[in-house]
Amino acid sequence: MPLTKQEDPEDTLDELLQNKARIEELPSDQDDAFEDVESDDSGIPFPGKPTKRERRAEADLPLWLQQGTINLFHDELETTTTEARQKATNDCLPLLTGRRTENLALNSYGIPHLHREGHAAFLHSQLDTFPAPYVAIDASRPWFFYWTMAGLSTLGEDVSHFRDRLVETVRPLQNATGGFGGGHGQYSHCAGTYATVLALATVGGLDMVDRKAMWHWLGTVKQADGGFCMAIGAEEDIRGAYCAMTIITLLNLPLELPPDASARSAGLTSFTDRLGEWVGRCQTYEGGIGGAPTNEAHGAYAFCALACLSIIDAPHISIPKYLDAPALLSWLAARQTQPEGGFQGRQEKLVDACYSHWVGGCWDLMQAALSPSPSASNCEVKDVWNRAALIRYLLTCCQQPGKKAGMRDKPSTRPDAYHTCYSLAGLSHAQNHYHYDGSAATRSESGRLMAAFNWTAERATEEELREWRVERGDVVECVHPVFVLPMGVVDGVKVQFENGTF
Ligand code: FPP
Ligand code: K
Ligand code: ZN
Repeated sequence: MPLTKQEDPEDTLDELLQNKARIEELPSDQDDAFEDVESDDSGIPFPGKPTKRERRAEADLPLWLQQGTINLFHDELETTTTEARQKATNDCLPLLTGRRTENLALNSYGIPHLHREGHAAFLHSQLDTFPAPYVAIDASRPWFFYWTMAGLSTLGEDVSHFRDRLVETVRPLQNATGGFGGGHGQYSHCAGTYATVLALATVGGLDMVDRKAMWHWLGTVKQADGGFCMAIGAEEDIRGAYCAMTIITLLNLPLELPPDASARSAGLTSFTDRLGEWVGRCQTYEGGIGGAPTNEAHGAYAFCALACLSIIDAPHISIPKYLDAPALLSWLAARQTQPEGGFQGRQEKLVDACYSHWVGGCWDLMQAALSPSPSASNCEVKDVWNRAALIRYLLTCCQQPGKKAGMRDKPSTRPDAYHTCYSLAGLSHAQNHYHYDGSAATRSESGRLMAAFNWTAERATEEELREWRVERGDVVECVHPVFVLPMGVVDGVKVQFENGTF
């Protein structure tokens, strides 16, 4: 279906809110829908005519999990993907409805508590030596440093005692020509460098970074069309744009391109030249963002695009300037899957906990972009996504039980550090509020990009927690909406590199 472009982002917001309200206002007495359901052994709770007891249990469920609502959304055409999606739904529903529970302690609403000790123990285990087959992900070692440090911080653990160990571990990964490789002797790469810089930031170890060499190396990956390659001679995609601008801003590197940067020969003088336009070219006919111009829209890239634009200027300036914000808003709103309540990465595909961050993290940025009065806090902007549903998905379906627990993509998968980190970040987006201060300066006197430093976090009220069926003790720490770091760490880095000289 072609997208209709709309003049005003607020029109789209209104329309989405009306749709959401329509769903919320469905009559709670869904008797007709119950009678229509055929018994199909699909694992869906209450197949066939529900008994009285089942009707009572059903009455306690949020509306999006009630049988009548579930069947409102159904694909006519059966494909391998719809079958896979149905299986995922069948695996999730008993956990979502409490019909089946993992071995997890329940809160007073009957939803599992956040299994903090288990997830922390799992993340600690991810810092040990791995068995031989893991050599395949040797180039991703910096990601394990970031996922573990960020995940533990989001759980509220102080990770500063890892500083010396991390600094000595990443020292051989830093190349004399600038940047970090994924492993010993590997070329510098935007992803590995981003992960290393973020991990070092969480433990207070950033002074080991050779900033001047980093600036030179980033000059070699900046392209004449405005984007960034992931490494010298590697693919140009939107991860590079987000990773590079994060590194430049956190470390307060000069925005001017180094004298030897090849993009200079095309007339570019700054890292930000043609960047917003290049990000804009990644938006697809669907309204979402592809990894590069002409690629399929994917939620992970939507976050990279929005975060990159939120670094180069205030979100309410740069996002509507370079993107069709209403089209993106519609696309993002369609990514929350029903009945699971988590997010999918792209049209038609399966719910996956990591998108709790990649898509879930877009809302803070989009809501700031669409805030009607950017100088005020943006809390008046209503959600067009369902926080309670995401929280329920993460706590009921994505927590591995046990001593070394961890979080997982979905019930049929095993936990890993990546999904643990981004599930916790997603939980933080859902459980906390983030405000952009539109009255704050977007440039420092020396020219540093300041927009990403203008965020504050706010805790949910008791009333919200009750509405989401969350107990205060299960709320995670606030995660910076652009840099995906603890808020306090970003404050520290801002000051640490205030003086941008080499
Ligand atoms: C598809 O995988 C996934 C992608 C095309 C994008 C993956 C990118 C990221 C997760 C983040 C990149 C960001 C940075 C900062 C490095 P799939 O087909 O296995 O999954 P799907 O079915 O859910 O789409
Ligand atoms: K996936
Ligand atoms: Zn995933």
